[in-house]
Amino acid sequence: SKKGFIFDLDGVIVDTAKYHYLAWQKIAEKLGIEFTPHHNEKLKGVSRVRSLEIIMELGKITATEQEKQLWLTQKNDDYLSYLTDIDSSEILPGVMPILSHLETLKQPIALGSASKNARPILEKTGIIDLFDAIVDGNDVSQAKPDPEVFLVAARKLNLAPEDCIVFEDSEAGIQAANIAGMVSVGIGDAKVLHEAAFNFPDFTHMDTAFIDGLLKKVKA
Ligand code: G16
Ligand code: MG
Repeated sequence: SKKGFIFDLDGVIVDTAKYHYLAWQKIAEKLGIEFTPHHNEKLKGVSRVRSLEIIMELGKITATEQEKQLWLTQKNDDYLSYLTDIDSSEILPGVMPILSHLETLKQPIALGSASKNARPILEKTGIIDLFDAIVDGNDVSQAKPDPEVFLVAARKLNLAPEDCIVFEDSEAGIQAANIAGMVSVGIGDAKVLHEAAFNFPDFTHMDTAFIDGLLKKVKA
């Protein structure tokens, strides 16, 4: 039987989470707000607008709609400047073998990302054709931990949520997958992602037998 394998983008397939962090750090610095890697965990997987709100809450500051729009534009322009020259070297270690294995098994693959920049990233890294469905920040209105992005991906694959597996590096994304009724697989720090059904520090620690095991699981 078919299972749907839904991949988050930033921090799971590509190493772009570091660029988001650098870009937000510049905004935070401009606003005089201390912004550490620890604070950054809360921004992973959440939308651009929500990320700015979290930073402003952190610094207990308010702003006009115009100021917020300016900061959002500055953040995205800066983020895009890091992406200008990216290529397949940005794909995280261990990802390609798992994608290839799924392709060999003819299992459907989807993208479930909060990013509005997802498509150009998949194009530049040369892997866009591997995806049977792409759902990104342009397609949904609710940010993770809302399950919308993953539920839309399941619908596009014509699969029930319980037949889908989600790979996520963010707390919000693991929560979204769990709320959607999908199998959540945390990629990253097990302490941060403790709500995940399974956890791997990165894809180099996941072998194809894990995928085969998920496919063998019979429905309860
Ligand atoms: C990503 C990042 C988030 C980012 C969001 C929106 O989501 O993890 O930090 O804020 O996309 O990105 P953009 O500003 O490019 O629209 P994901 O779901 O791919 O991890
Ligand atoms: Mg992510």
